[in-house]
Amino acid sequence: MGNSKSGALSKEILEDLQLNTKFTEEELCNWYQSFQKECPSGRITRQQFESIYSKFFPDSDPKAYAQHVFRSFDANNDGTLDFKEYVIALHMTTAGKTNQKLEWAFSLYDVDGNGAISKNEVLEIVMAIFRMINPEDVKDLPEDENTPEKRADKIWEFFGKKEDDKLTDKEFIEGAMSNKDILRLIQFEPQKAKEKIKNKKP
Ligand SMILES: [Ca+2]
Ligand SMILES: [Ca+2]
Repeated sequence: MGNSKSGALSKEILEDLQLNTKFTEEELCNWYQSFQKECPSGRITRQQFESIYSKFFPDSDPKAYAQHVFRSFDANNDGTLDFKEYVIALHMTTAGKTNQKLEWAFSLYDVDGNGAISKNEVLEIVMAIFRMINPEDVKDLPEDENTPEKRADKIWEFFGKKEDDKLTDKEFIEGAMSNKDILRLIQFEPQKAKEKIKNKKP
């Protein structure tokens, strides 16, 4: 693409992203244009990211979850998301294979970034997920997973861990790949929320 006007996607970043994701040059260039339009500074701040979430989930309190997701996407830890981090995030959470999604989920749950998950970290993320769930939907949850504590217990027991044990990335990914129930419990299902938004009468 002979796009030489300033603000075009640099060749290095384009090549890097094509190597690391399945997206085409055309897709990447189109996204870059809309990214630049939405974010003329070229960076998404935490506040902007939170406000995107609150638009998508007007009936719940997505702030805590949005903060955790933001942290997991901010690979260089500078407090903003640049285009590259944004595209990698998009790739991992949408187009990626299950094990790539789980690698991302591991970094989401590893709140302090020390390479292992503690039970407290599970509880922290599960609590943030619960704040995303509409209170009416919480009523429909099974009895043994209808509070953050019960859900964290259930996840922790599945992995056969004691209270103070730690979960490695390998254990986390292999465990979740082998058990659909756990895969469901560690994730927030935005699909359900989206349907809800779609079906909601104005
Ligand atoms: Ca960053
Ligand atoms: Ca940790």
